[in-house]
Amino acid sequence: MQGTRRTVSATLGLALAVSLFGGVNLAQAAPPSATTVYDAIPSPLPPNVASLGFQATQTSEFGDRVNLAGTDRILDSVTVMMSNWALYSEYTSDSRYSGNTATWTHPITVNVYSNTLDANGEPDTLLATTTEDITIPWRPEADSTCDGGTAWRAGDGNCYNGIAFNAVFDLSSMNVTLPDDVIVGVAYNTQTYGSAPMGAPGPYSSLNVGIPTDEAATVGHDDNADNVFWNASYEGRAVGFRQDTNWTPNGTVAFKITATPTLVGPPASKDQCLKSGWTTFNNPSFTNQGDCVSFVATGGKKTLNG
Ligand SMILES: [Ca+2]
Repeated sequence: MQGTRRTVSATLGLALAVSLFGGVNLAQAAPPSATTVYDAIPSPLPPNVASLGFQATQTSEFGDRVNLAGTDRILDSVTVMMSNWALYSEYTSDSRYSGNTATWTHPITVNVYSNTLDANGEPDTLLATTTEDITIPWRPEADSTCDGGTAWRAGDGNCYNGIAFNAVFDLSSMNVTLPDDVIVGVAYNTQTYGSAPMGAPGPYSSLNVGIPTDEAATVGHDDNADNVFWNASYEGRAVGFRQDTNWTPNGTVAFKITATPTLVGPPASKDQCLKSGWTTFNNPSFTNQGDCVSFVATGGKKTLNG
């Protein structure tokens, strides 16, 4: 993310500040690239995965507490593997969905919390949140040769009741620094549940969050493979986004987190460029010591990343 839209160009040794739109961008610093710091999403994309239905279980938020790998901690994105059980043929007469036989959209929220809990056992610090209109594939129509004639038959020859897809949420503009342990929650409205229930039937009541059977994180660690975080009134649970036990073998929620390196820089003095000091900066990064010294001397002629 390039938050600082200001460059400085040098003319005949004189530093001259100009706006990006009127000036020459002498040295464009590439934003640090993101790495995956947690991943519990099956790859390649399977036809479907085990999942938790929000409407069926009276759920408003569902997620997991995880430990991040590596050192990149500026939140970049969260991807959630979900499962949609709704067929287009069920909604052809619904004006909200008719006309698009391939996909439908629904606002879905991702919340990223620190791992500390309040007296009620709920996350006490929301670090980042975003709500995005997610494009969701309709489940393919039923194959009469599948058991019961209600499931669809995938390319692998097996029958499934839902179709898996990945919902991607871009949180890079928030410039949030993550701790090593975070709690991620997914929230959306169904007919009668969520923060603002839709109030009418719709495919959102057939939308689930993936909890693939026996899935283990391939990057980072699930804090507890038997636990999830869940806000549901299902089976008399008290409302609140709290830890819930006894989920094995489905206690690892299928999401992925990417992050970018913590920004270091810009250098405040020429001294910070010396003795390989120039190699420690990434905001901006330098090609050699002279590049770094020159940056300080000219008051900074690179575009900063954030
Ligand atoms: Ca877990």
